[in-house]
Amino acid sequence: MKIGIVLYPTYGGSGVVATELGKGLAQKGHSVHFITYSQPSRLDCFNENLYYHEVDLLTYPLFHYPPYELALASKMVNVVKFEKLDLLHVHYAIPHASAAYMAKQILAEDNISIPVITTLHGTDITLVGKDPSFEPVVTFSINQSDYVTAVSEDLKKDTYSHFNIKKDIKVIPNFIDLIKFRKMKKDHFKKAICPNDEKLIVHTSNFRKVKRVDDALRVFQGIINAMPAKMLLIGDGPERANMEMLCRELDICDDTRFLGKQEAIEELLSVADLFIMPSEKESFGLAALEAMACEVPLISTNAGGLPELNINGKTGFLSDVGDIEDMTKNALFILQDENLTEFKQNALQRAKDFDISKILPQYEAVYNEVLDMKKNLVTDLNH
Ligand code: GMT
Repeated sequence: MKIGIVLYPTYGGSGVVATELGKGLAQKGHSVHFITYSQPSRLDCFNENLYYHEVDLLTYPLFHYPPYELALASKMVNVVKFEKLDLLHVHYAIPHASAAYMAKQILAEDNISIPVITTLHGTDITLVGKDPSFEPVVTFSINQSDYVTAVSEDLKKDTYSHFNIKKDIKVIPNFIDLIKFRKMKKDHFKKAICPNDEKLIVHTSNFRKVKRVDDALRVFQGIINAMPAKMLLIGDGPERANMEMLCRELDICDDTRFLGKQEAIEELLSVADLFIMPSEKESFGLAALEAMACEVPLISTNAGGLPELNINGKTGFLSDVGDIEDMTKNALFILQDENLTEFKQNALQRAKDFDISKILPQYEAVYNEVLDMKKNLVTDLNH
């Protein structure tokens, strides 16, 4: 198949899922054409089946807001025609689903029928999409997609409750490549970070308010009141400076390190004992799955799709949003030497349910279904 994948090129979860999906499809022999405004951060390898098409965004003094959506739609038209794509798979509704709708209509003028699959990732529904400034367009473009998928049952439920959606939504969860994400022997890292064999806590995010990084820091404060531990904070975003200030207020600077964006995150996760995800909303929690694949148990909230990943009392614990006391108590329980090994093994076992080999065929089945729908439509029209 010739597949166009439209995505955000950044480190965010939707971009990671879209890029890893494309890489996996290319390995299986499909031609994959990424369409976005800069080189996707995870597109770091060569494969003869992978292509990247950059959206050219013309600036002009009149454009106070450069119209990216139009440039993207034009690029989609161009790539579909020139590369003879079979379908477009767009990740994150805004503005990708509406740009795809426009591209589809333009192509129809040339008698080219291009199926559009939209994958909903989370904040495109739960935060940004439902805002009145986007809601009508999001509702329309989801309903106009040929196929819609969501990354968790909870996100599917939220989509139906926030929007007037008439289409079926298929849940296809996030996935992980267990060959890349696995516990590696990195004793020198551990020694450098935890010279006195302290327990290592990790938080990874884009440091937006919704991630509640302050809760992670407060839980960590509770942990070091009870046992020696260190914390790594990986990633970057709008709340990072505030969080560095909070570390000073909580007097935990000596035991915390802010590492910013990291490429080989699996190497750091390999030496971690616990991952904290105290998010207010989280449609799936890809960063937590990456940790679990590296045998790291999870302290998380019960928000969004997290209960679909984190099994309470087995792979970690679930707490109400903001319940720092409960999260701290649970973290201390897991970190006891007599409990830690079992939680680590359970985390890995659970991660195996989301191995790319199990999830990628579900997307291929969707592609085959939309292509069959298209074939049947053409046959019907010819009769
Ligand atoms: O977590 C973020 O803020 C980034 C965001 C994105 O779209 O890039 O992630 C969302 O999509 C990921 C991949 O499907 C999910 O694993 C994340 O849970 C989801 N984030 C939220 O729902 C907050």
